Amino acid sequence: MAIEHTLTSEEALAGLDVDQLKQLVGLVEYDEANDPFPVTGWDAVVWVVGNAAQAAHYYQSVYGMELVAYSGPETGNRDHAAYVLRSGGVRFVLKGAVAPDSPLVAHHAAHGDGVVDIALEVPDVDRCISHAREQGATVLEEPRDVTDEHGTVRVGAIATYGDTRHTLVDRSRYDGPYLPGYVERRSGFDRLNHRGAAGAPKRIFQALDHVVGNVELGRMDTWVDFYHRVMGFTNMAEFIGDDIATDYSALMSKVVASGNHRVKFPLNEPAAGKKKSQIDEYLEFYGGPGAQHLALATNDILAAVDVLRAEGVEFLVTPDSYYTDPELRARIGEVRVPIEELQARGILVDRDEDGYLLQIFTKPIGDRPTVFFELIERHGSLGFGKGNFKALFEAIEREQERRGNF
Ligand code: TYF
Ligand code: FE
Repeated sequence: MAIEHTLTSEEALAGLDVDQLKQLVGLVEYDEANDPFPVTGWDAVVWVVGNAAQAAHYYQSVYGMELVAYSGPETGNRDHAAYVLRSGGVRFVLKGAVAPDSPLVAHHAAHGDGVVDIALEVPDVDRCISHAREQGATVLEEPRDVTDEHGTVRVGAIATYGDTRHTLVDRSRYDGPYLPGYVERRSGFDRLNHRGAAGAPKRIFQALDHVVGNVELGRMDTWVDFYHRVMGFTNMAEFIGDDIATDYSALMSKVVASGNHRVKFPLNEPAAGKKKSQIDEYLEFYGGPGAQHLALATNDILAAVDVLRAEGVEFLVTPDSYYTDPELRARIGEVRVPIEELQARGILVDRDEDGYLLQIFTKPIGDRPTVFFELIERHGSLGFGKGNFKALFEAIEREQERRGNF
């Protein structure tokens, strides 16, 4: 039995419809009734950063996100400041310690800027938590109601890899800007006006496509199994096995997805290659497992790259040989723009039986060589750019060498 897809509250607010989302991130029909852990979609990506005030400015001025809510000393939260930003259906929450004894201080000391919570919107928090508990998951927060004048949100949380968690959120009875404890807050400057002359697109990205987790050597299958058993996720076809790993990627990877494919989690572990694995570099500098990259879905990757580059965002470099390789040209065929347009921007292209995708990767976004972003524009392909792994991993290794980690 096929079911109708439901939008998350953030997506509904952004005015996205299901057809747009299908195009942006690729969805499948499935039977929610048989799902032990139904997930509507992403709720928020929660970051701990060293300076939330400045990070919030960065994501507004550079990535074109919109400030919508705030919590901090002025609202009675003496522990930390938190800024809620959105772009299309994507919500980021940036938290930085205010109190010297805030628990966020230790998190930041251990990991640097990073993702602490990949929160998911679910129709039934209690059902998810009780299923997770039966399957042996660590329940970090029992289901509870949090209430203010905007209504009630039900939340609970389970642990995943490293110090990362999944908070499960039912906001069907809530119409506030984010959660109780937050107040509505808008940008203090006019970003669109500031960039109007460059013809900036209104939104650089519209949806979150996938979030990748890096886990320790030998633990990839443990975490794949965790997402199967605890969260009812299923395997997607794409994987990087031993064969690719030893040739150049130095990582193994499998992808799990929620029943409707709204939430996709590739999971990487290091593998022995010619050089030090990029996953080992991450684990060393993050201080353990964590979220490695977030893929932001856009309907115009060319405009997105132009704006971001103009704002100073650095991308991994793709050599010209990638675009002149006759084998690649033959495999790729026709895409929506001449290949030269992609080449001028370093955008990668991959094709499979369902269609093609365009993608590009930033360099790590903070001081540590850990978290980075991917921009992805899908045209039918449900993959992750397997055909680009060689070019991509060579580019990552060039950067690793510049950092002295090889
Ligand atoms: O999410 C993915 O699987 C692709 C490919 O370190 C990838 O974006 C895999 C590992 C990695 C960078 C990109
Ligand atoms: Fe990716």
